[in-house]
Amino acid sequence: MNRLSALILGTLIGTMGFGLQAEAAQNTHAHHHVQNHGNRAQNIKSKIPPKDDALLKKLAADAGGITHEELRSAYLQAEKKQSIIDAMNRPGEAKPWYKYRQIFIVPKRINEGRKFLKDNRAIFDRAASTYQVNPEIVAAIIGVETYYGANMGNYRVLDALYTLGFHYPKRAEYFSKEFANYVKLAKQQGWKHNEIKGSYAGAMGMGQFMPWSYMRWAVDFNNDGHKDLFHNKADAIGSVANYFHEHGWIYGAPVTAKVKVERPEKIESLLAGDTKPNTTVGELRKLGVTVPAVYENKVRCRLFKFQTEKGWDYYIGFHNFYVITRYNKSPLYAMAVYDLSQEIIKKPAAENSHHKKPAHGKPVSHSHKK
Ligand SMILES: [Ca+2]
Repeated sequence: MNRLSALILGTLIGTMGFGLQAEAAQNTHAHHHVQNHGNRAQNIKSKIPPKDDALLKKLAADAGGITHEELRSAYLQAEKKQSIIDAMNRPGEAKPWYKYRQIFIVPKRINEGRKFLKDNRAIFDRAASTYQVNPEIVAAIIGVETYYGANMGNYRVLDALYTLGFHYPKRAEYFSKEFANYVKLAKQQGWKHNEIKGSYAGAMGMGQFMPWSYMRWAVDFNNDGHKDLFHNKADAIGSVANYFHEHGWIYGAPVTAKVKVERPEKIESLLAGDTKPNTTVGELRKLGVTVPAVYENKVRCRLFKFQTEKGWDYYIGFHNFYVITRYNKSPLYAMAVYDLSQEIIKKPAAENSHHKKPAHGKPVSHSHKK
């Protein structure tokens, strides 16, 4: 399962641009590490090509708070890893929803999510009152990203951002900036450049924050003077909640609803473009889409289609669905997070009613589809 997960998330990162997440890298890591170990000495650089040096100078000036010399020092310590480039280049064959979902909506991840929520109840409650974000969404994000902190990635972040910032032209602009942000963040946090590990895209900690996000949205939620998203659950939970708060999450507002499309040709054009609400419930009704009666015509939404084994299911995403896609652009990701969040807070009594059916290997039902 983890290999599949790695493949899919690798694909997403490769095709969607960056993801904050990447449970992605960990499983392939062990073997790449062994492969690369022997090359370590020959990867060490003694000088910086003039073009890169000029870029480092500009990055230092743009980032502020770090010197050209500090970036040069970090650059010289970083190693190019082919495994990182390979991970980014995995063929962009996106998985259909029904397969993607099976990675995340499984009993183990659901049960561990319930435990994570229960064990950290006081923190989640404080985060909910401070940031007005539903605890189950924060728990589900951390569950999807890193299995509640169990898989935070094994690539040196310095190597990941150097490799993608200086040896991966199609995303170099973004990743070279994150390289500089990382060096700045490490300085702020008192980290050694080469001691921090994360995904192959350089995402860090339980919620897999990229360096800029870490600087911008991470919070010291246990008030000990450090923003530690790696070891401190309060900081990790508070930071994800703060991210959602800052991106406009509305506590308790609807996220998504299943709808029925009678005439797909009429709505095809609404499926293009970004994930922002681009229509209203009323407009969709005029186009023959059946939306549950509870949603008023004026409510803004975006229509999505998700591939099932038999065809397509249609859902509308509301504002909060869009907010989840600010964490990761993929609608599949957002739907998986939402489904997992709903499973996590489902009352155990609901499980009992499923006992008459064999539970193992069966997709669990999800509340928003009822
Ligand atoms: Ca802290």
